Amino acid sequence: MAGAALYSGYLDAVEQAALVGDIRAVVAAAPLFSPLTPWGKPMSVRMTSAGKYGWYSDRKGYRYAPRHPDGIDWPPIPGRVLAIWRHLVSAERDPDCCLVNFYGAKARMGLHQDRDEADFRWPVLSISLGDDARFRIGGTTRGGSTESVWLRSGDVLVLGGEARLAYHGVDRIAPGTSTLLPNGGRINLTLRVVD
Ligand SMILES: O=C(O)CCC(=O)C(=O)O
Ligand SMILES: [Mn+2]
Repeated sequence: MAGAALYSGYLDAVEQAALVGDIRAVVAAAPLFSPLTPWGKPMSVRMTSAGKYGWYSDRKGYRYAPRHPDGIDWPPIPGRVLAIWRHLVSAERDPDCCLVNFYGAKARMGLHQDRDEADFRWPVLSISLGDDARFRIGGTTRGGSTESVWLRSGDVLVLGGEARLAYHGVDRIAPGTSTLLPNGGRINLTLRVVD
């Protein structure tokens, strides 16, 4: 789709392992949690964030929060993650948030738009690490036609232009397709400009 760019195999095995190390440090500082949907159901994906803001959800709705739910500051976005943004998106403006999503074997993410940000001119960049994910993307209205692609470890997806507000989600993970994470699963890093 226009505005969507998939960089397949953008990160080699050494870079992927280094990123996993960076994310372990983020998770040690700001533990993973399962946000509640606005309908009160815990999400199957566990998450945390790095940067100026973290993405958060509970019965009050989706939003960005200045602190982790435990009251701690979000750790800084790792330099290696920022370098990917600066190379593929812009060296002028860094993202405000790096959302860290962890998918266990059964986790999924329903179709949604990323629309809690103030300025949609900035694309969303997402990095896949670990097990393969069946990613679904459609148009800017709910209920339209969609297409699916497998996102694999080391792939980077940039959604900008027309694709910035495209509905997207993760139908399922394919357990055992990567050896990057010793206990399996998938990490997705999503970088966004928020303000
Ligand atoms: O895990 C993915 O590939 C997508 C994550 C996502 O869409 C989100 O966190 O908003
Ligand atoms: Mn999204």
